[in-house]
Amino acid sequence: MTEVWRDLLSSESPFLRERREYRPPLCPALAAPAAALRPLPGLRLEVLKAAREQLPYVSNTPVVEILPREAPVEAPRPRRLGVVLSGGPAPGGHNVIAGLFDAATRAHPENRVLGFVGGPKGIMVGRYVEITREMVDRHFNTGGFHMLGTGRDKIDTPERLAQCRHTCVDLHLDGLVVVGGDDSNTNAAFLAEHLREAGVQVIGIPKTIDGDLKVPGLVEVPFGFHSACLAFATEVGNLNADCTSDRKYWHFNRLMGRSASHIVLEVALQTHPNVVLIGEEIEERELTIHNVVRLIADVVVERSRQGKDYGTVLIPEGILEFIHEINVLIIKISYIIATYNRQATAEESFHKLSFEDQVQLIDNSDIWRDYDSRVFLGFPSLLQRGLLLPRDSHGNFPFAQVNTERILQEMVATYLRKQRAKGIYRGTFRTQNHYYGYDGRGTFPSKFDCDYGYNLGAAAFALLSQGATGCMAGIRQLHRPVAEWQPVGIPLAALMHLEERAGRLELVIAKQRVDLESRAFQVLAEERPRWALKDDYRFPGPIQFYGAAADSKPLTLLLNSLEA
Ligand code: FBP
Repeated sequence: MTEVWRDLLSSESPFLRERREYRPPLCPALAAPAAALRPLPGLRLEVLKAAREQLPYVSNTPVVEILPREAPVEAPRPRRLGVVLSGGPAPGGHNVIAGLFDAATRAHPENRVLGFVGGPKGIMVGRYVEITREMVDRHFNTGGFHMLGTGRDKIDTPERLAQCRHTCVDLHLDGLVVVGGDDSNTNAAFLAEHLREAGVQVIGIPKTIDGDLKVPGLVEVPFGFHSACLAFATEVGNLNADCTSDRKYWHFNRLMGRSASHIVLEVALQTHPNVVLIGEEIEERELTIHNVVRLIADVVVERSRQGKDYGTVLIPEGILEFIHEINVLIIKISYIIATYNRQATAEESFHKLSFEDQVQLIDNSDIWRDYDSRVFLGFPSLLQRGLLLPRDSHGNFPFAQVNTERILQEMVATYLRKQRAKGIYRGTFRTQNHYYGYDGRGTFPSKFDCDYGYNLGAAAFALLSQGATGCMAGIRQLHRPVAEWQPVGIPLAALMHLEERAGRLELVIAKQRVDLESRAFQVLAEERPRWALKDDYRFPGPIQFYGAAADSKPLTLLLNSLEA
C-alpha cells in the first residue's frame, strides 16, 4: 500500500521522466569533431573609450564565427573548466551546463567541469562541485537553476577580482563560463580582463527571461525568454477564458521585465489582452502616470458601454522607469541612498530608518527640489514606499517588489469614481491583481530553449577550445531550424556603455529595450485597438514538448525576422 502512494506522489513525475529522455540536436558547426574560429566578415563592433581604458585586452576581441572542422589541429589536452549560473534563474540554464559538459567530455575524456555553487559568490569563496554525467542527466531539460543555485553578487572590487583569481588558479582552471544577464556578463568581461595573465579564459552566455540582453544581428533573444513568456501567456490566456466566462472582473497583470517591455510585448502577441502597456512607448510619448491611468480607464469605460465590465490588462513590471516624472525620482533617490549609505554604519543604513526619517533625509538633500517633493507627495502611499525600497547589489531598482498593478488599479478606480460622478461611467469595476515573474523563471524550458541552451553550452566550449576570452557565445538565425543555426562569439567590451548605478557612472552591458520601429511592435500597435474592444482572446496553451505546438518560437523573433 505504502509503495502505491509513494509511487503516486513521487517527485519523479511522468512528465519529468519523459522530458529527461529528450536529447537536443546540435547545429552542424557544433556537432563537428572540432571547431575553428574566424572573424565574421564585414562586422566590427565599436568599443567605447571607457571600455578600451578599463578593459584594454578584451577590447581587442573581434566578432568570430564558429566553423566546423574535421579534426583538431593538434592533439587536445585535458582541460579544467568552471561554470557559474548567475542572476535570476532562466529556463534552459541546465541545458547550457549539459551542452558544455557533453562538448568537453566528447573532446577529451579527461576534461573536467566544475560548477560554482550559489552564483558568483561561489567563485569568490571557492565553493564548487564537480559536474558529473549523473547530475547532467538528472537536470536535463528541466527549469530553474537548482543544479548549482544562483546569486547576484557583483565582482566589482580589486579584492573580489583577486578572490576569483585565487580560486581559479587554485583549481587549475583553464576557462570559466558565466551564464547570466547584462550584469553577470559585465562581471564576465572584467573577469576575462583580470584572469588573462593567470591563463584563465572567460566566456559569457546570454541568459535572461527579460529578453533585454540582445545584440542586433547576432543574438536576437537570450535563452529563457521564450519559456517564461509561454508560462505567462498560459496564465493570461486562462484569465482571458475566465473573465469572458463570468464577465465580472478586470484582471491587472504585472509581468516581469524590469528594464524593458519585451515580455509584455510577446505575451500580448500570444494572448490579445484588452490593454497592453509598453514602457518604451510610454517614454517616447512622454506620458505621465495620470496619462497611463487614463489609457486604461478609457478602455474600461468604452467596454462598459458595450456591457463588458471585464477584461485583461498587461503591465510591464518596470513601467515606473519609463514614466519620466517617476524615473527622475528613482534616480535621485538611488543617488541619495547610495551617498548616505557609503558613510553610514550597517546599523544606521538607510533602510533601518523609519519611513518618516527616510523622507526627511531625502528632503534635506541638495539635489532634491521642491518640485520633486510635490510630485512625490502627490503619489499614493504604496508608490511612495515602493520608491524607497533597497536597490540590489548592482544598484538596480527592485521593480519586482513594487505592486505596480495595485497602484495603477487603485488609481484607475479613483478616476472612474470621478467619471461616475460626472455620469460618464456607469459600469462596475471589480478587479483582481496578479504578478507573474518568479513562476516563469522556474518553469520547464520550451523545446526551443532546451535546444538553444544546449547549443550555447557547446558554443562556449568551442570558443574556449580555440583560445577565445572576453566574449559571449551567441547563435545567429534562431528563427530557422537548428540545422541552420550559426554559432558566434561576440566581444563583451563592445556591448558596454556608461550607466548611472548607485549614484556613479559605471561601465556595464547595455540593456536592449523594445524597438518601437520593430515589426513585432508595429503589429501590436495595429492590432491593439481591436483587442481593446472585441474579445479576440488567443489561448496559446501550456509549454509542449511533443505535437503541433512543440516547435514554437517567440512570436517577436519570428515577426522581426520577416522580410520587409
Ligand atoms: P536577470 O536580469 O538576472 O535575468 O533577472 C531579471 C529579473 O527576473 C527581473 O525581471 C526581476 O525584476 C528581477 O529579476 C527580480 O530579481 P530578484 O530575483 O532579485 O527578486
